[in-house]
Amino acid sequence: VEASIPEQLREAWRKHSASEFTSKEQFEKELVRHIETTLARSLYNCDDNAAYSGTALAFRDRLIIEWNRTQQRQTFNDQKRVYYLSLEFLMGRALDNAMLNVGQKEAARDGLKDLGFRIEDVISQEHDAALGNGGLGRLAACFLDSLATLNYPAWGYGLRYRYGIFKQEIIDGYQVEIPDYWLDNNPWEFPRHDVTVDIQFYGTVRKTQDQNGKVQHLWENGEIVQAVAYDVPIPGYGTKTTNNLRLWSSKASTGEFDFQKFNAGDYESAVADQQRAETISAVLYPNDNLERGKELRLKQQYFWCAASLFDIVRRFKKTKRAWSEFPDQVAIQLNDTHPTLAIVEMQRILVDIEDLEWDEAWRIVTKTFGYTNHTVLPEALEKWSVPLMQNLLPRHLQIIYEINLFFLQYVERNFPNDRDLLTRVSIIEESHPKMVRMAYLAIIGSHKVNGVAELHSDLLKTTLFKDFVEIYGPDRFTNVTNGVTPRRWLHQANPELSALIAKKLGGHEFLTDLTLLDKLEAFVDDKEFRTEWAAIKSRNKVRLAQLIKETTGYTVNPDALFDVQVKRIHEYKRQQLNIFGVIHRYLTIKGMSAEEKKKVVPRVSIFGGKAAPGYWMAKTIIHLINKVADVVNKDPDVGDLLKVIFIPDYNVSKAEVICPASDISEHISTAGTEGSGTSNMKFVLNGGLIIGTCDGANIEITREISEQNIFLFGNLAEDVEELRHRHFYGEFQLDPQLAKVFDAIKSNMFGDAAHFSALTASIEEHGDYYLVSDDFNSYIAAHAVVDQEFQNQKEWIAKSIASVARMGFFSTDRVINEYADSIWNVEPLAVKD
Ligand code: NTF
Repeated sequence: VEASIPEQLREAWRKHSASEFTSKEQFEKELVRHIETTLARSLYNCDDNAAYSGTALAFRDRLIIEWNRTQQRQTFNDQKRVYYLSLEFLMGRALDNAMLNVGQKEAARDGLKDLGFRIEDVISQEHDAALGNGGLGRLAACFLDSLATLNYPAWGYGLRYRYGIFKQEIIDGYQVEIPDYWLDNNPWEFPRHDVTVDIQFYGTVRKTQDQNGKVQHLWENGEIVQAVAYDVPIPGYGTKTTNNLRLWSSKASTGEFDFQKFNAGDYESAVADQQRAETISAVLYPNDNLERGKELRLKQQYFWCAASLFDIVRRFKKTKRAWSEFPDQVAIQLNDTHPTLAIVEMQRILVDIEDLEWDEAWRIVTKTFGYTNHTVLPEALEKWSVPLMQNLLPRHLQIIYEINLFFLQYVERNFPNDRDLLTRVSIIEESHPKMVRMAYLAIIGSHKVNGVAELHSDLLKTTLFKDFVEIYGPDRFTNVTNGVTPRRWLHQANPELSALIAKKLGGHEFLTDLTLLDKLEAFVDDKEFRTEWAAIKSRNKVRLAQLIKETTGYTVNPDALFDVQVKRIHEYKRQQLNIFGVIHRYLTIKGMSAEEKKKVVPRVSIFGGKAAPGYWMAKTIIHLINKVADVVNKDPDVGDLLKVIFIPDYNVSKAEVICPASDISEHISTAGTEGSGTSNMKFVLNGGLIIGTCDGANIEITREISEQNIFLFGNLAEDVEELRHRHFYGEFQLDPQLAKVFDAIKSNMFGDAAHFSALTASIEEHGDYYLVSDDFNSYIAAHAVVDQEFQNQKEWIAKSIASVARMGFFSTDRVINEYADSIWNVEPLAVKD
């Protein structure tokens, strides 16, 4: 390609090619230029917000230069690429991350100061990009950071929602949802109005034959919606690689269809079509670990899968390779079952459009796709009703039936006369209406299926996907334990700790090789180091206390033990266990003499998290936490010994303040329910200890940091079924300490008890599915040990340091390398200077 452009031309381009600032002076020049010209502001009317926009634009220029070069490099090099399909990318803010990843934060800090701004104030102007619900979306964002940092040729594909996850306000103790319109002057996206794909819905399938008598399926009529690409540059840390996140936005197709309407004078209906088309990418569904089978959600899924695959196939076809080479050039990873239709769409492209034989096409498809499962919760497993799919995607449903037929024939051959097995593994569930089981389709269409922590992957193999292990053998199933990016979750969120570690280890290399943290272990007994370590934790707690003051009005004592549980509110994550524990603590303190109170370790119990808008029990839990806070925080009998805080609108940028500031954090899901959890890793990486159940990645964290350094409690996953069974048959005794907590609630101590009756009844009367009562006693006991150990600060800090030293395993760099080796078979593309 390069050779086809005359040298003279290339020379002219090279001469004027954009260049990057590398000093404070150059940064200031860029900043002022953007403020004065791009933003049309001046010295006299530049506020923090304009300073933010100018700074973001200056950094955006840098990113886009490297983005361009990276795309060229990857195109010329023509090696295998990874495509990560995720309906959620919970990116948070971009500016601070961009500054640190390109290594110019100090230049920006000094430059902004020269011009009259504080960098922290400028950074905090940015609106979070909150295109995700929780762990699944944040994992995708951490993956992008690691893919770029490790120089993998990789693209993310997602949807450009006009509204991200709602903003949460707490009014009278209740969650209220406010739409999150985030796109106004977002400097981080590049509209690509030239990159569009027409996406078809509805219509009919007509069967015909071509000249050679080969059967053809023509998907006709229906409606067309246009997908427009918006690109977001993803800079790696300390590398020139800047990858692409491509988000699709929907709009009405500019085809004949609307021209006809316009010509017929039907303006209103043409505009209505326009709006209907735009609805597809309008809003992120706010459910975490729950699927509700809404048609618009299925439309979103197909719209995004079809646009992404068209794009991937278009790129592949430019290389003029044979189709058989597709899996050598392309790896597609499905982030949960949300993109499973991509499997069907790929088969449709190969068979219906590219005219390949079914079997050859299917070989290509299965070699290309990998599927990651993130949950075993039955209510989160996607199933789509057959009539709905028949209507929206008639050709795809036919292909699904065909895939199922061949699959069941294969099972039948290998396991003759096992009708039950066929019924169990069929992609189609024989219910009313019939349902398409997306997880089964994803397994059948992929060459690898992985869970996200060891226990989770084991549970998949022994329960949910047991039959498929029988059918395909164990090799299709594997584990890749989750991680977090240390750039955002240590270096950016906790700059002081990162600097202290760098001072001890002689540099910041640990940020790209997290296992180097193990060298910290040598300093556990270094008194001066321990003092500095503790001082940083204290300052981070002061920073959190400020956030608490700003967002709730409450003043908390930064010397108290900070006990944090921040994550989506869900019964399986058991915030109810935590708040019942807090009430138990409150009642205990209330019953104490002045002498006894002197021995109490002051504690601040901090909660944060959103409930899905339709999830009443989760909203009740939020309500209870806030009502307990109202009572406890103004009770003079308690004073500083206990404070209860609910931080509203928990999001990524608040997590960056919260994670560095915990003494302990809570990861207390009913054993066997949490896929992995990732905030557990963030808290430990920031020197907080954790209290948790033997669930998800807690188990591997324990293995790495040792049982000495974690507060474990509760029943084990292997005992859960038996306990639930016993509850079901009436063998249930409310834990006596929990009974006292319930009595307090029922005495209207926290307002009208009727508000909370569903919550207490779910435990006392309806089988206690999440084993809150069964685990209550050991939970309280574990907290007593926490109080005890917190009083020995020397030991506590030693544990904190030792834990951080052993967290090397939990970097997404390790995770991405595992996917690359064992699932994608892709290599990094080294960057020459
Ligand atoms: C979540 N799954 C799990 O609940 C978390 O334990 C896990 O850490 C993250 O995925 C990331 O792997 C989901 O959100 C979903 F969609 F699967 F329910």
